[in-house]
Amino acid sequence: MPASCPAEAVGCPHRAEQRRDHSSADLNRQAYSWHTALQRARLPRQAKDIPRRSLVFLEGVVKKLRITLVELPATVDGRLEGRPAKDIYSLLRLPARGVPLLEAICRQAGYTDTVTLDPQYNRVPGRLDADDWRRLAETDVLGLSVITRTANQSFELAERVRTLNPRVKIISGGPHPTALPDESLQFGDVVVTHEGDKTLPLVLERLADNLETPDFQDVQGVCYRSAGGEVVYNPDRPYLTTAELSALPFPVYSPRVKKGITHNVVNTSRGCPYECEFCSVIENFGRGFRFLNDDAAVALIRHTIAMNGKPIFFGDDIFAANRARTKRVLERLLSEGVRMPRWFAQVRVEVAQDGELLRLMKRANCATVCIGLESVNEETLKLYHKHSTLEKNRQAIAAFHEVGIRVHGMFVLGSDADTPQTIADTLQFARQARLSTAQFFALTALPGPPLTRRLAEEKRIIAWGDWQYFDAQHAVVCPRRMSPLELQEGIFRISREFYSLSEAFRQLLRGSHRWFNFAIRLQGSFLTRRIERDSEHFVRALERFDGVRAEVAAELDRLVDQGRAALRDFAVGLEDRQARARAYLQHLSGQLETTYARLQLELVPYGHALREMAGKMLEKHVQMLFGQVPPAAAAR
Ligand code: B12
Ligand code: SF4
Repeated sequence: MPASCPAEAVGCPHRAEQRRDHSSADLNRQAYSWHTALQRARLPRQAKDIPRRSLVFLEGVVKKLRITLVELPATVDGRLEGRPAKDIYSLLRLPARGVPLLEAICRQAGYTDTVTLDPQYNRVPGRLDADDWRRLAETDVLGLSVITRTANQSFELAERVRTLNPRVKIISGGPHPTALPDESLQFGDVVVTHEGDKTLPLVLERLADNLETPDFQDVQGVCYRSAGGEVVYNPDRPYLTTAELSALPFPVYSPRVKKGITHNVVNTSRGCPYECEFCSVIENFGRGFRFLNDDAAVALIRHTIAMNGKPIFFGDDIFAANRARTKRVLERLLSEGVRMPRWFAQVRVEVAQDGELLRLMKRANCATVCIGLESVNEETLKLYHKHSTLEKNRQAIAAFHEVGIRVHGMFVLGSDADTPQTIADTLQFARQARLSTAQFFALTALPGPPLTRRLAEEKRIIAWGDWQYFDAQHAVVCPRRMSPLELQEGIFRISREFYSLSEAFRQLLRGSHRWFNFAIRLQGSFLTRRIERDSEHFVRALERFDGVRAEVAAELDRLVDQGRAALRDFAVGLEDRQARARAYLQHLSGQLETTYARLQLELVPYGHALREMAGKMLEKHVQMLFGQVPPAAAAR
């Protein structure tokens, strides 16, 4: 309940005793209608265009939205109240990603009743508590920050809040809603695409104007439903410039979060000039590399250190994409006597060619760099557009080790060129290169990037919509040269071996950072087992999927052989071939239907994906046999 009626500043007509009985939601609703009436009565038609700040006498009214921001943690089954899912980062306790900054932006825009719920730091970690639900029941606006892995529980939360609080407006943002706005609009009212820093205050302004039927027509960077129920995709908003990024406020954290986290997260740049095929950064933040200017970066780092002095994880995609700037910032921190806590950053291997930068990073207390090494298979590095080689990767790791910085290596397994041998080679490489820690990701079709469009076209994505598995730890894509089950088991096997107890003790016998490497292997060993246990259900699904896939593949081979034999009998012109191809495809599809029925495909996990995959392969075979199959045939 707000302390006073929000409409008081403009002479709210409600009597004091009535006011005490109002829920804050009612008060806000009355405030809007009062404000709208005032606007209609006193302001020119273009009042909408007058900057809000100049409407000083209305300030107390228009800013009284009750805003609640949430980024949910990942759960094993993608349910709101499911068991917390684990990954290597579970060894750390980190704050939420984008919402602390959005909260600061809302507050700066005058929405002082903005709160971020961070269930990770509740008494039961990961669960919304009674206070959170009370807040959600009364909130005017719910802002959900969503990555793919947390999409399903975010949608569940949206539905539950809507039932509890039917007048709430639900805004979602983040990489997942940006890539699939239609899906998010099934559960919410507005999707803010790409960067939300400038768009969110504008959306709030429209909601403050009229919570029931806001007008988003001219707001760039949003998708919403029109009165007729159509999805409207407004044009994108240009990305923030370096100057605009530098002017953003510092993120806001509650005392509970500040105390609970083990590491602070600091972002000093956005966007990436590279183009790795699987990565969704470009879809979300674009290819233009933009960064906080030196003053702003130093101020943010100083502010963060002053907050709690804890180690810093730089969330920048490529911390040293602009080396000169990184050097300037680090040198300034050192020359100003800032006592940097231990810090971690994501870098590309190219950085290692600059010995001066490496030494500077070490002097500034850099403990670990996270490097997307991606693969030990040269062909895969090319397929991913990584612009690196195995040798370059090796040299980079050695260069970091030489100055005393640990390396966390990240690999993405399951490309079209990878085989089970690649998985084994990856473990060998990680051991030989003496990586302190490593992540062995499964190639994942995150919504958005070019890779996903290609795999979708090739019908090779198998768990679309089961978003909890899109965490890069589960094989949700059918690799070309091994089965998804082989990929999944291979990844689990090498993670288990890399983080084994024997490996932990071996670390004690060699090299630098031996106690750290020992301890992390030990923790990793428990963690990998837990992740495997949590994935049992998915692995069983893959086993069943793989078994049936083999049967469907055998049936396909048989049908294609039949086709080949039939083709020998044809001595016909192209026209006729196409007609025959169409007829033949239909015939084979019919036979496949019988196979599907026999195998009871509708009961097989991801049977629908299997069906699409087989259909696609059949088309390809028939194309090869008969030449170009016209679209009519392909469409069936
Ligand atoms: C740092 C980082 C991490 C850190 C997170 C640290 C932390 N807690 O802050 C760590 C290393 C732990 C991590 C882990 C993972 N990450 Co990560 N991570 C990033 C990275 C590099 C930066 C994120 C960030 O802080 N951005 C800055 C903030 C301000 O941006 P933002 O959250 O996107 O918010 C902006 C907009 O999206 C929008 N917005 C966001 N939410 C909302 C909500 C509302 C209401 C509105 C209006 C707007 C809005 O406005 C914000 C301001 O402009 C991004 C890549 C990137 N550049 O985004 C990947 C990224 C987010 N991660 C990704 C992935 C896949 C993962 C993992 C699943 C796998 C992994 N890498 O291990 C895990 C999952 C962890 C989990 N939560 O379960 C993907 C997500 C893609 C997707 N579609 O899901 C990304 C995009 C990278 C990629 N390669 O594609 N990650
Ligand atoms: S993986 Fe890293 S280098 Fe590649 S596009 Fe994504 S952010 Fe850029």
